[in-house]
Amino acid sequence: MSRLVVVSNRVADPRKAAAGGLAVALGDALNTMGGLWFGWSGVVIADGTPGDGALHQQKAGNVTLATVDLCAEDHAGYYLGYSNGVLWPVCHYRLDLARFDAGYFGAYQRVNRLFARHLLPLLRSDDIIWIHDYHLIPLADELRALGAKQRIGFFLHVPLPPQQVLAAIPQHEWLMRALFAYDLVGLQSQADLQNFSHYVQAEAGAEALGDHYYRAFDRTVQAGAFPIGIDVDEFAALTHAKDARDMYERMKGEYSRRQLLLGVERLDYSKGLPQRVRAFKALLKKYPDNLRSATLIQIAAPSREAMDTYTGLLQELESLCGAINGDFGELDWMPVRYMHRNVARKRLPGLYRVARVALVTPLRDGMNLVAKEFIAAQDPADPGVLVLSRFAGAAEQLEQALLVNPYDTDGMADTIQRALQMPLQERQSRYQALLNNIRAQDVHWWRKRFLAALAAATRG
Ligand code: GDG
Repeated sequence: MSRLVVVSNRVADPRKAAAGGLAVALGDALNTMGGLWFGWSGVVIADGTPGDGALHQQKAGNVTLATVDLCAEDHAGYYLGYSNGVLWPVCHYRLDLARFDAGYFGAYQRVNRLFARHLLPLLRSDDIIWIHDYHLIPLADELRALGAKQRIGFFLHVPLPPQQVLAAIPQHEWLMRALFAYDLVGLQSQADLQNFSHYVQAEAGAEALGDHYYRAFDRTVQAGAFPIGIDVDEFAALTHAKDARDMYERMKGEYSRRQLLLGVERLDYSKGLPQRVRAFKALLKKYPDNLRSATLIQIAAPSREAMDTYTGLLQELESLCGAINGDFGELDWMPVRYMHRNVARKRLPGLYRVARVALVTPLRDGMNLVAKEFIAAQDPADPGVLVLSRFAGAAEQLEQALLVNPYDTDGMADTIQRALQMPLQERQSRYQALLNNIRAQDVHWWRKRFLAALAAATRG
């Protein structure tokens, strides 16, 4: 059996529970096939040389973790700059937030080249290589330039926007050409796949060979939609473990007379947090039966705090939440509880389970795993309701959620009211259908489908 090599910006020790679902799932595959996980060490060397960084290797069971340090200039340009200041906003349709600084691109190229240089000597000829996400689009091309002949697949965790949006990236043609160095490009949704197909044909004059094979630049690549899932069993086990149960009991006691609404995410402008809080305010205004009752708990875990766009968002959110509490709150009822803090992963399921309604309303999201985790944590006898943005990749699969347009404040308020009033029987039947879906298409299904498609992809 071939060995699996996973490459991603960050590397996690799959043996540690805190690593989260994706790390566990990939670690599982790495353990079974034997493997290597390669990425940035998380270390930034203040006075290091651009394009240079030490390689570290460590064994974690059957898996080798290989990581590379970055110097401060490369970290700023590659990670904060090009990856999160250009590609992240553009992939989330936010051209207004993109900073097209030429220096960023240089650092992005440099770091991908540095990774290729360190990775190549670690590779075996029959390895299967799986590269993840927007930080590393050109890595296969860099590896090919150094002579790598192995099968290489790419999975994009974020959305792939339409041609006219992508084309705003000054280097978009270069990035697209780099995608043709892969044997398989995996996307989250059918919508992303359509955008890919249209983009490569319109911008590169790629020939569509059928079965989502495309030929351009003398190379052939296959594309496909591989919606990522969660490890439902692992999450169910977390839900029934002590930490989550304690959290559930505590919250249940504290909020016994209230209807809880819950939002959980990294504080990111793609997640539609201000829009959600405005919809909650509209709910309180339009449906006053919710006063003294409906309570929104919003967890906004700190993320990319070194970037200005994120600081502005934090201030906006704090002032919105403060204003609602000021305008609507009572001495014994605070409508919004907002936390700019990380909640321990083992406690999260308890919070999901106590919520009557989950508000998962991103403006744009590759998939959104919180929606799936919420379902996995519910009590089948008394399940909560998922309110989900139609612009999350998950909306293609989770049809029995209540789908909303996060830009439509009033419409969202109406849907939240419907969720709060939903009769038990309807909640149960929607929950069952959703659970069947996340079970059938879980993270193991995702990983196996992708690796099988990569192994079967015709090369050329
Ligand atoms: C990217 C794409 C795609 C959140 N807050 C806390 C916390 N979390 C955990 C959740 C969940 C994960 O983080 C978030 O996953 P999402 O999928 O919702 O979003 P992104 O982080 O933006 O992930 C996304 C995903 O990649 C996978 O392909 O679905 O579209 O943007 O697992 O539980 N975990 C803890 N404390 C928190 O406060 N412990």
